[in-house]
Amino acid sequence: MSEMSAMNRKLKQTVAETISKQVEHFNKTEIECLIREFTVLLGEPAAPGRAVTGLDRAKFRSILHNVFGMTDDMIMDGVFRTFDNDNDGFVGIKEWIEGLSVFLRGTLDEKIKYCFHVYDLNGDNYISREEMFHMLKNSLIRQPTEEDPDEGIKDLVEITLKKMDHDHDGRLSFGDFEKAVREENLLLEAFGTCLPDTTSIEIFEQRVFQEQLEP
Ligand SMILES: [Ca+2]
Ligand SMILES: [Ca+2]
Repeated sequence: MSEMSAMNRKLKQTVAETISKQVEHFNKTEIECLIREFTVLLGEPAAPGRAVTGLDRAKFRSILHNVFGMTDDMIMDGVFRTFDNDNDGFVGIKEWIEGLSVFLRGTLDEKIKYCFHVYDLNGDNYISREEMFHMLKNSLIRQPTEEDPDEGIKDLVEITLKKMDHDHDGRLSFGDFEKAVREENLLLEAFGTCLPDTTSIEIFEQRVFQEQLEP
């Protein structure tokens, strides 16, 4: 048992060492803590001896909801898709840490890339009118008295396009999005909250990074 945990510890240190050379914003100790948190979140494998690849969509979404207070299904799916860099349906250990480095501590540049990816629902490198419509409709609280709420959202899409679509082709390229957000930082999360607020970041980091003090 103790031999086993010594081996796990060694393995964890090796993995942390490797990842810390490739990922921004976390030091090696923090990465070890994030690996431990990942292992806890992963839980026991369904069949003994069978390796678990990573966090599946349901598990990952419940973390976004319970730890970071997210509620929007479409956005949470987008965040999952963005973390799942190799698109295998699981957030693996490296994807977890890479994703969190932007999610928790990203620079504006990194966050622009991240948010654009979340909002590009079909992954064709453009945010289309339809995608904007779906996300805005999903994130806005509907007024029950309003006769045709879709009309209001369509107007909002047109206003947003006018503001952000610099090359006037009726959709947002990464260049459009980047330029607009640089001019007006509030547009970063224009189509729905996909980054955690500072309070939940603090709580998460305190909990996860303080565990290292325990024996
Ligand atoms: Ca993956
Ligand atoms: Ca798209």
